[in-house]
Amino acid sequence: MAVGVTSAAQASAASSIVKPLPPELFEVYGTNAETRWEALSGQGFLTPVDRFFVRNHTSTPLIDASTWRLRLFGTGLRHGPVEFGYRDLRSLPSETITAAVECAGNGRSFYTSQQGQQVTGTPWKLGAIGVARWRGVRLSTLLARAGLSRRTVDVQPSGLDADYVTGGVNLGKVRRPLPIGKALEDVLVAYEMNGRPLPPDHGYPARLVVPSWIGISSIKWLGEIEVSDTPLASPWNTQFYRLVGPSYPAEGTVMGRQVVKSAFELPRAAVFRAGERHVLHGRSWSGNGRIRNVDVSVDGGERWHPARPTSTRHENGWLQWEFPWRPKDPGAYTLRARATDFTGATQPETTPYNTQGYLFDGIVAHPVTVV
Ligand SMILES: Nc1nc2c(c(=O)[nH]1)N[C@H]1C(S)=C(S)[C@@H](COP(=O)(O)O)O[C@H]1N2
Ligand SMILES: [Mo]
Repeated sequence: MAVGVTSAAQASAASSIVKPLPPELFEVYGTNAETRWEALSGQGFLTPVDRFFVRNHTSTPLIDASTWRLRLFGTGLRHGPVEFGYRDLRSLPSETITAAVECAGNGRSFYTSQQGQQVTGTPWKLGAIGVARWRGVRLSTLLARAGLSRRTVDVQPSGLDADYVTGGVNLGKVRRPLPIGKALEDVLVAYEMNGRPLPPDHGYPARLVVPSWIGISSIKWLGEIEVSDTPLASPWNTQFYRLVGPSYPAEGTVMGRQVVKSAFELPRAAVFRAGERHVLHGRSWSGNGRIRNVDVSVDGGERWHPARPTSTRHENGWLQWEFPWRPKDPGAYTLRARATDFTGATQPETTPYNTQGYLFDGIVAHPVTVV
């Protein structure tokens, strides 16, 4: 392990995550914690850090920024390796963006609970997403300063967290290649989240933020970036984060962009009073860009009615919306929300199966009770 790096698991035997995970805000699965959607009720557009989901392959490393270095190297650099320290990074021209980070497996549990399919991986509901304001330096700025060659095809960021060992095999540092086109387009090397230095769990001192792409692209605790004039590979694009299943080619499909989803800011099995007016709140988002419209059904998917947008339509965030509801009679109801983005992509009744349960975009049935 590098100098100046310990880990949350060493510091406190209990958890691989540093920040508190109160049960009213999070549901915890091993080294990962998802945001409870009811914890976003009454919150603004951004997900506060105290309720932003955490996805750790191992454990949050505790890194000393004063000795930290980000090293760029590889055949895609014209003058050899280059290093940046924390102060170097903070003194370069900065940019602030609003963007979601969302795990590729967000919604995975619904392959099983709605479609009866067995999939591997953390059984997230819909809380493996958060939207934050990120400040940092464009990756294109760092690459230009480092002497980027025109022949570069891929860059591969890797994290300073411990090697990932699974099934008795050490797969090394968490890392995944990113095509140079995306790397130069809108990727940020972020050092602030919601106006504060990145918290340890979210990548301190610096992480990548890759807007609209699956969360694994946004490598935390950056240590190195390989810049290559030949295609790069890692287990995170050959073994994981590929779509494998009957609707995909035999070698599987490499994933980039996220898909369309919606969620109600309600607990599962929420209770409402009959004969009273309630206002249901929710959010919808898409890796393709802005949400065009959201429809809600309260009768099991028979009739659909437009929800009312309550936030701006954001390119890389979500659309907040509301829907007034006055249930007449007591009983069991199923709420559904279905979003359509500006490309016309909409949430289907079922999502084609893939073995690792990625990119679930199906309409989610949300059971509630009226008393
Ligand atoms: N170094 C490192 N980067 C990482 C991970 C990790 O385990 N190690 N997890 C990835 C995955 S799978 C996701 S979904 C996002 C989660 O970001 P968050 O924990 O800040 O919400 O970080 C990504 N970056
Ligand atoms: Mo993820």
